[in-house]
Parts: sequence; structure tokens; C-alpha cells
Amino acid sequence: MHAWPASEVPALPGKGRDLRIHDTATDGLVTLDPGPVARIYVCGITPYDATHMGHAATYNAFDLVQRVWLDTKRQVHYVQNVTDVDDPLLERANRDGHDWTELAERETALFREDMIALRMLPPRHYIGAVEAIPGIVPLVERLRDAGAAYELEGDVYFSVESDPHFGEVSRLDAEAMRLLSAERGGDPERPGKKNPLDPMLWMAAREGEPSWDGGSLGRGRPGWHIECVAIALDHLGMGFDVQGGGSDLAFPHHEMGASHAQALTGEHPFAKAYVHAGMVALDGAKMSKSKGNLVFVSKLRRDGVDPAAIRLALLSHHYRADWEWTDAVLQEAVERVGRWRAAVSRPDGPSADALVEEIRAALADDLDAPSALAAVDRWAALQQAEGGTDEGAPGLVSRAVDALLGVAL
Ligand code: 5CA
Ligand code: ZN
Repeated sequence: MHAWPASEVPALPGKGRDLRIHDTATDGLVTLDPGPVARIYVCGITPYDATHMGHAATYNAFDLVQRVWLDTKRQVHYVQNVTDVDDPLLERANRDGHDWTELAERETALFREDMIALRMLPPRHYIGAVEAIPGIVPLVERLRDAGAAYELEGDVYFSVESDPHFGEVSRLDAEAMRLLSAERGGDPERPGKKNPLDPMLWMAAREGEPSWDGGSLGRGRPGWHIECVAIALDHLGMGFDVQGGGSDLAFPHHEMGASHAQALTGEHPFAKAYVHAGMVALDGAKMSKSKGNLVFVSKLRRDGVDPAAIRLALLSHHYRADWEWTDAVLQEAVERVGRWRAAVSRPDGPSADALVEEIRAALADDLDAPSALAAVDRWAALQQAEGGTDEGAPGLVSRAVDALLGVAL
């Protein structure tokens, strides 16, 4: 699958700082020490509806990770998937009488447009679940042959007990895991499973549903977690730096993914840090495609809202916070972008060298975008109140805001 074109990242004087970020598995801050090539996997969309502000907030967080690393003069090897076959996608296509492949293609195309508008840097590899199937089948066969997976009425399940590290990503107790498993695509009630939490690796072909050749597994389609594992192992290998997604993916998705990979390779850990963005709500409930309480990026764009303001609205909340999207959040961002543009449009201004370091320090400290915005606000206020004589300053601010925050002034 093709990704989308990258917006230019202006070069800044000096060098950024190493990223310290919250890791769900240790519930603490870790300073990452990637080599010259930092490796990150971020879970992509299930393309049955348009990009909403919750998705955009999550991708914004990981775009900042990429920008911080680029500023440390590293290369970034960023991989993202598209879950282009899964139950919710097939259900939506059925409900609306659409072809599921067309629905997936249309929504993925719209997602790309939204990502371009928001200046999100593209992944280096953008891989669909369907195109990953030839790589998934041998992994499931290997797990089965090693005794880490078993068959139940033609379906193949992963045995969570095969990974001694199972539970270490989300650190939840058994009851919480069971509840979340039922809520998020698992089937803890299905009789015959060795452990109610065991997730499906391969689903035998169902009447009226698409299926693929699964070699010795028979025709069917892949489970959700193994999709991301196959893509991550293929393009990044074990022990990559960051596994990212919204906090709703910590369990079961990232927990199961880590266990699949650890059982497959005998190595630990799958990722050095598991990083999770908070949930964006609307009208008091998590924004979700299944609930339908959504604000779409594409709708705002059609209404003429400046994408830079949408991006600033996302940046005005710490990525780990759960927050609520409101008109006031957007209005504040529209006003902020106006103030910043006025400030950088003057021929000179107060020196901005310290500001660049403040933005760098804020982002390196667990992606503290609100503090970075506050620093730019202070510079813009000083420019407004007193101005300055540094001829390079407005240009430097504009470049720094673009390179580090993805906002084009
Ligand atoms: N395709 C899978 C991941 S492999 C999936 O979860 N797709 S998704 O379309 O449901 O979500 C895409 C990303 O957006 C995930 O990282 C998810 O955690 C995040 N996300 C979904 N809803 C919200 C929300 N309300 N707030 C913040 N992030 C969200
Ligand atoms: Zn995923």
C-alpha cells in the first residue's frame, strides 16, 4: 500500500534532545536510546469510517515522536498498518450494501488526505492486513507447530500461557483482562478454549465472508493481533523502540501482539516502550466509530477550518490525557494560530534561540506539547508587546513550529 507524501521538515540550528517517554509496561518514564535509525510501529486505522479527532490526536502524538527523533539527526523507520479486513469493516460494508474492499480503499484514501492536511509525516512502510496475509500464515503455522497455538473447530487460537511475559504490557488483573477482551474483539465466552483470554490467530472461512489460502491452516483470514506482529517483525524486527497507539489498544491488542512475537522468537521484549495516547471524547463519551459520536477531520476541512488550527487544537492537550473535543477547543486554536501568524509575519522580533530550546526540551520530556505551545505564546506576546531587533527570529520561529510541531504558519 502506498503512504502519502511527506511535508518538508525545515532544518533547525543545533540538535534536539533524546526523548523521554512514558512506557505503559513499566508505568514510568524511559529515556529511549535508539541507534542511528529509530524504529517505531504505530497501529493504523480500520478503514470503515472517516478519520475523527481521536484518531488524529493519536497520530499527532506519534508524529511528534518522529519529529523529535529527526531533530536528533536520526533516521526514523516508521511502520503503520491498515486493518483492511476485520469484523467491523465487513459489518459496516454489509449494513450499507457496499463492497468491503471499496469501503476500505475509499476510507484509506480519505485518511491519507487528512494526514497530508494535518502535516503528519508518513510511515516508511504502510501495509494493509490483506497484503500481509502471505507473511502471517507461516507465523501462525510456526506458533501451532511449537505448541503455542491450537485448533478449535477449524479456527486457530494463540495460547497466552505460552509466553512467560504475558500480562507485562498492560499489567491488568485477570478480571479486567476478561472484561476488556469481551469488549474489544475477543471471545472469552467461547467454549473449548484453553484460556478464555486466548485470541484468534486464524479464523476459518465463514459463509459469505472473504477468505484466503492459509496453507496448512486451511482457507480463512487472520486475527487482528497477528496482523500487526507480522508487519512489525517483517519491517522492524524484535526489540524496536516504540509500539504506539491509543490507550484502548494496550489490552488486548498490544499485550497479545507482544506475546505472539515473544513466543515466536523466544526473545523479549517485542518493543522497548509501549506508548499510549489518551482518548478523545465527544459529549462525555469516547469518540468511536461504533458509537457514532464523531467529529471528522475531513468535515472540518470541508467547512473551511484551517488544518493548522486543527493541529494546534490537538497539540493543546498532553497526548496522555483523556480530553473532550469542544467548539471552544477549536476556537482557541484558531485564535492562537492567528496570533502566531501575526507575530512571525513581522520583519524582525525578539531573539528566538531560547524558544527553540524550550520547544525541544518540552517535547523531549514525554511530548509535552502544551508547554511547547505556551513557550511560543510567550514569544508571540513579547513580539506583540515590544517587538525586537533580531532579523532572523520570525523565520526561525516559523521553521521551528513547522519542524517540531508540524504547524505551517
Ligand atoms: N486497526 C486497529 C489498530 S491495528 C485500530 O484500532 N483501528 S482504529 O481505527 O479503531 O483506531 C486507530 C487508532 O486510533 C488506534 O491507535 C486507536 O487507539 C486510536 N483511537 C481510536 N479512537 C480514539 C479516540 N477516541 N481517542 C484517541 N485515539 C483513538
Ligand atoms: Zn495494531
